Amino acid sequence: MKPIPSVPLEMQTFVEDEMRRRAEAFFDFMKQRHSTRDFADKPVPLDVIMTCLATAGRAPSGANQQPWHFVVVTDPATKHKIRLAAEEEERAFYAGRASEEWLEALAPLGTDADKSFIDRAGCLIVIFAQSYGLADDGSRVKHYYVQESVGIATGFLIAALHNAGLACLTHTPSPMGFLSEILNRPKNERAYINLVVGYPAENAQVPLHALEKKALSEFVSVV
Ligand code: IYR
Repeated sequence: MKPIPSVPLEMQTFVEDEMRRRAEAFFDFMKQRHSTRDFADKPVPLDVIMTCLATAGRAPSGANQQPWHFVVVTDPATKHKIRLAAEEEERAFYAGRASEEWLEALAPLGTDADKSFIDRAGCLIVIFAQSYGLADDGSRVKHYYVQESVGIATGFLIAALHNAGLACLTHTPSPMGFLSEILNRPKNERAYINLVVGYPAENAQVPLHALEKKALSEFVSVV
């Protein structure tokens, strides 16, 4: 490697027994994370959301370009606008845009075009992927591994929210162009996920289907 300006890596390391203990504790904690559509009608503390977003912003990204933008929506009128636009797309989806095969795959989740949870949940974090950057003079800057980078940042965010005791749902109406329009985003950004965030309702449910996780041996091989 060519010499570049650098600083020492500062991260904690652990003896193996402590590694084991920590890895297991984190797994036990993350096992409790499930998407839910049952949110309490209760505002979420914005400073907590901001700290979780700061965590998302520490995700690795292609060439460290951080090709993401997050819009936090707490305003009830804007949430409602998004709900109505999402439901319009979802009605078309469930009424024929989706293939039979897709609808069959979704059946165990019991989803439909009703997205009233968007009104109830404390906030939306609408995640945008910047397909390219815009330099100060308006010229395009090529971005690399955009989908991977935004996906990793989204994973960081979901884990951070869970750690803070907030539930979320990765909502992906298709197409999502209405999110750019309602939130007035620039042309280099595409909506990636509408993350619905809030306190879980007291009787929040998780579909049984969601508990059917593959065993480690089914999705890992060691060479
Ligand atoms: N966007 C629709 C359909 C949907 C698609 C997938 I893939 C899901 O995992 C869940 C739902 C909806 O939100 O209802």
